[in-house]
Amino acid sequence: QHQHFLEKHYKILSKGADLPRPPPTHPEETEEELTETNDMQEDGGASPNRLQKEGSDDSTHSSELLGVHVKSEEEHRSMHAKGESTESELDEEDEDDDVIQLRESEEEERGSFVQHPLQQMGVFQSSLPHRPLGRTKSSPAGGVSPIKHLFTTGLVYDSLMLKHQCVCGNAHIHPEHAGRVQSIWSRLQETGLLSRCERIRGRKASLDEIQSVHSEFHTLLYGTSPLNRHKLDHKKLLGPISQKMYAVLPCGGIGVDSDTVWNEMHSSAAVRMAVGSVIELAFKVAAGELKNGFAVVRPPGHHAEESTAMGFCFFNSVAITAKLLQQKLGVGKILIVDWDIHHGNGTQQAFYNDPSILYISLHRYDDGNFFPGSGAPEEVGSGAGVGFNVNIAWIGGVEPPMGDVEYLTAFRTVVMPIAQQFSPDVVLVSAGFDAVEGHQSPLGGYNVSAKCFGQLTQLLMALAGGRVVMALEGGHDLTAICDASEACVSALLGDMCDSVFQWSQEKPCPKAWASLERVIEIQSKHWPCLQTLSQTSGYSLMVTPAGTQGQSEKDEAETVSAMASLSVDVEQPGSAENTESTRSVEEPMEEEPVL
Ligand code: Q9C
Ligand code: ZN
Repeated sequence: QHQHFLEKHYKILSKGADLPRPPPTHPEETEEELTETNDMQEDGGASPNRLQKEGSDDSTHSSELLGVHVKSEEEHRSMHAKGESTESELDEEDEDDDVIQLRESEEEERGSFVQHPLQQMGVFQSSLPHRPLGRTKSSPAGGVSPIKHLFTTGLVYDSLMLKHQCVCGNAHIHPEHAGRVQSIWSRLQETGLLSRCERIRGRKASLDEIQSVHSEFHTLLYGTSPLNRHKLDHKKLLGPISQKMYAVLPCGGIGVDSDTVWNEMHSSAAVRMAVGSVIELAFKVAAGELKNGFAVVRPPGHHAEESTAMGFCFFNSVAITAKLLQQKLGVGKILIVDWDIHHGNGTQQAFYNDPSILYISLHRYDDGNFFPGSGAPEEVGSGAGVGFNVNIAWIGGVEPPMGDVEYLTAFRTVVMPIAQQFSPDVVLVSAGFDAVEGHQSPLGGYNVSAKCFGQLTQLLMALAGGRVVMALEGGHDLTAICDASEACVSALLGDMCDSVFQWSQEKPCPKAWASLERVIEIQSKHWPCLQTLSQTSGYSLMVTPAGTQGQSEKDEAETVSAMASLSVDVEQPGSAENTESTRSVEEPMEEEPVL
């Protein structure tokens, strides 16, 4: 195929020799974009960059080298101060003042980073307790910075992502518009959640990072703009590129389809910022610098395949992040939960034969009649990856629509048992909110409440020592996505959400039950923990994930404790070790972290 030829051809050029580095004196961002990973020059030249350049080459991640660690810490301290001051446009501001203000207290923090030998070595050890690095220092509390909680939930957002907009200028006909992330960010500010979190600076992912999942042609096609493209190796791509990708849309804009619009001037920077933001956040969580995190990013990524942009997606941010966590930080097992209403075909493809990355998707399937059409429960993975792809594929359309009961039941009966048995080191969530009430078919049709996603978040926090990183995917109803994001961030911060249990009084609708039975039937071959469940009746299954029975008022306490075992210890991350030490010997995978 054409694509294959191009990939082969270009691989030689970029794998063998790195793209030329721009001369340090060259001021133009356009040139820098081709090779940088942390180009923040356009953001006002905040101090992190200066440190970063001393400490590492441009492809080294912040968690790998000590010098960069210092930089990261400095970075989010200054960012945090920003968040407090209602400023959301970091990338247009000079932050030197904040950095200077904070420098005194930073000296102390540095000590604790210096002490972390595993991280210096770039090694991630899954058995490390998920503890706040800041608390390991011996200095008195009085010396602590003005920032309240260093070890808290991380948030990432950058206004550069707003620039990905159809040139037709009509947001109404393009539901994946900039207002989505703007609204969410505003909501997090207005509710005070932002100030309880640590704001992380995003960055544009490097072309190399993107190529951990995508073909080189695809990476260059969507990762470069006309302004910098000519700086690439001239022979390589640029002739065919422009002809290949553009379709003129009915609106007058261009894109790969009317969903997946492209702004030739601005989209490449935006899509790379979305990817790099998720990477930055996830690395900090995986390295123990942050408790967990939520990335307010667009455009979404989970439909993006190796060489295909579709469904609003160009680069698969979550898939790229998962790959890099393994390759650069030595993370072993990663669980990706995808609760966007659409199947994440790109993510499934990226890890289909990979047993170290478990992909679990809940999606509207309707026997293949709902976009993108993939995601059958029979798609379980291939080769060594068999059993590590789990499709909870809802059937039956919207009569009735799936809602809280169905999603919570899926978590209790399938997602959490499998996830516990898998025992991931990190959990990434493709957090689309288009299953939330307010989204009509064909972009939705379900009735899950925003609060329910807070519940699901809380359940996931029992995994991986609490190392949960969520990235926004789909969802366009602003109220719905703001409410749901708020619920999730609140849950990540450890706020208790009310009424997990009242929903348990209801049965899932018959079509949901049929969907769950199907996936349990198929996956119980690979996940012994599902076998007992498949023999239980639907009703008890729904309320008793741990195998207890009955639902009288009397039993409520018992049910509560059974549920508690699923949503354990948001405040005591170390308890996740219990699950790890008691996991079944029949577990299909016993990988150790790569050292
Ligand atoms: N005629 C996300 O939610 N619509 N993407 C296809 C086909 C695609 C949704 C319409 C919807 C993509 C990330
Ligand atoms: Zn979606």
